[in-house]
Amino acid sequence: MRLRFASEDGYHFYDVQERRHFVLAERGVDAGDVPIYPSDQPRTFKAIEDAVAAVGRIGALPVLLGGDNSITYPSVRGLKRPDVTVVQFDAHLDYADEYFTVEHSNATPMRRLRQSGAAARIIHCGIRGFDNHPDALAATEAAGNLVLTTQDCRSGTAEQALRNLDEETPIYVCLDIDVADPSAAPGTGYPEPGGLDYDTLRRLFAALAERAVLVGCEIVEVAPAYDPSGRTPLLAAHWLIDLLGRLPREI
Ligand SMILES: [Mn+2]
Repeated sequence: MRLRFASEDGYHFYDVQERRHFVLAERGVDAGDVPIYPSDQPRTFKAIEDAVAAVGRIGALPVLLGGDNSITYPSVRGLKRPDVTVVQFDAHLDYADEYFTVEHSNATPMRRLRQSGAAARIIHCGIRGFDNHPDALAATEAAGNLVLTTQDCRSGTAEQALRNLDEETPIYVCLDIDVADPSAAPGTGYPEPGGLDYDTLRRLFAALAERAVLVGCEIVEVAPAYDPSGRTPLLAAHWLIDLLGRLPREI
């Protein structure tokens, strides 16, 4: 995701606006790619789950880059933290019961996580557009999950909700790059007009940092091939640095 652009110049993610360093690059290790087995989703999911579990076993924080949003199901399972709250930044709920008869697609992971008991709660943040089915909305609200729309993120309602989390709530952050406005992140599969900008998410991360403890995170749905300008992975990398630099971690 071109994170190296910022780690080779000696600045170590120094934020001039806040006058502090965010992430010290030398503390991160690239664990390499998880193998993908074409047409064999169960085997691929097992590989993702095992990889996340292996990172947890050595006491490190799993950070996953890329893949479509279907990876959230095996990655959160790999945490082995049924008490975890998944904070999802996304234009879409991803709470469909099935998607064109498919049980595990990028439209279903949040539902599978709750149904299987692999996550305690979902906070959907940045939801908008015409691609969210009313049945999925009703199902997630009935399950006790929280839906915060793009308007809620702009008005301050979402910030307040995140500040009201219980003290030390363990969270896994799933950041689908389509939460951003397509003008800032055109390189994604399901762009939705009317999305959020860089600073709005930074404020939401700051609100989260007051109560939550990060146990893992991922950025998904970045498709650089759709964006020759490169601004989509650039935005993803900046949000990742911000997230890792702000949130307290358990490990
Ligand atoms: Mn999405």
